[in-house]
Amino acid sequence: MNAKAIGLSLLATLLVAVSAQGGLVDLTKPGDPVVGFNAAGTGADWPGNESPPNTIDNNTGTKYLNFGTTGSGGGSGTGGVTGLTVTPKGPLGVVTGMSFTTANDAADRDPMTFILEGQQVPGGAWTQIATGATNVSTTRFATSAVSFPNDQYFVGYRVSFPDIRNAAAANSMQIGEIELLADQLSLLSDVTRPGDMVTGFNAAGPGASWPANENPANAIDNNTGTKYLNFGTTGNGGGSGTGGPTGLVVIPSYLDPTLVNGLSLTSANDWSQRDPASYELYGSNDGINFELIASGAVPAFSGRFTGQVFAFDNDVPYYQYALSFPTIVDPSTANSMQIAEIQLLGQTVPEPLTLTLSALAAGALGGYIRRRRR
Ligand SMILES: [Ca+2]
Ligand SMILES: [Ca+2]
Ligand SMILES: [Ca+2]
Ligand SMILES: [Ca+2]
Repeated sequence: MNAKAIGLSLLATLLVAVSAQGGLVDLTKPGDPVVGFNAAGTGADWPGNESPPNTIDNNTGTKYLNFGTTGSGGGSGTGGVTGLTVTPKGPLGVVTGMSFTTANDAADRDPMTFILEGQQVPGGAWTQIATGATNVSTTRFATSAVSFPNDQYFVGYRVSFPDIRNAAAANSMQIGEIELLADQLSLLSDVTRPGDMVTGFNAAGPGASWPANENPANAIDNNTGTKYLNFGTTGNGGGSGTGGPTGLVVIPSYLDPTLVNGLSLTSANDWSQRDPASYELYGSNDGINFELIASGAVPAFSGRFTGQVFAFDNDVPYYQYALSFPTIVDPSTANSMQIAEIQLLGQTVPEPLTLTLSALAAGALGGYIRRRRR
């Protein structure tokens, strides 16, 4: 890491510290996809009107009840862990707290401990974020809060309840509301905007290997009805493959560099065979040297005009980005790569090179950042 990179990294760390004063927001919203589970898997072990989405409907009068593996008749415990997964549709944020609101009856059913895990890729591996006591009281419709250290962005969350207050007397776990609390200033938004400078490329380099009306700028025009299509190096006649990576370079039109921790991809209108099957995201501050920020597989899209979001760890801001798609879904039948929309999810970061280390030492940076944020 060179001196500049160290400075940028230090700034990112300081920004996180400053942002800890922003106030907490619930990342879940009614309508976010929720899946319940117990120790036996993801079966429907709950009454029809006490289903898992009741935990995020912003209504303490509705609850999620899960009988666990012992069924509704036994009246003794849940027979193991119960819980839910939730995939927030809203902005990515860094979750550093949760709240739990008790449901209407039977305090014996209250979850007493929790495990929170996150995944950075849709359908990907789970990483433990926090575990501990829920701090719930025996008071009904009461909200308790917990906080924990975390600095990572995730696209999906799993909340597990290993035990309940009185397993000998209760036949189920129940909870009225759950919140995933993130610092407001950690929320990410798309740093690309229509009109930003965009260049397409393929394995042969920069070049116009696309139909004029399906050019690279269509990937950032905020319109899922328009797409960027790239024939790769095989041209548009062959109908077999793209002949290597395709992609685009985009320069967000901010004066300051941006810190990107997420990527959103939206599939285009036709031919799922043309969808990207993998991605590599690079950052650059001079347009010549590009450093890999994140890479991975792109799972199959669930349909046309549908989005997928990826989160990754990154603490280095950049002025421009190259997004490459090394592979597509089926190069044996597709003649091109196509994508309707891309979003680079991040934040602008005040340019650190105008600051001196003595200013950092004097604590002036905090004031500088606060002035810039007004
Ligand atoms: Ca809520
Ligand atoms: Ca509820
Ligand atoms: Ca956009
Ligand atoms: Ca578009």
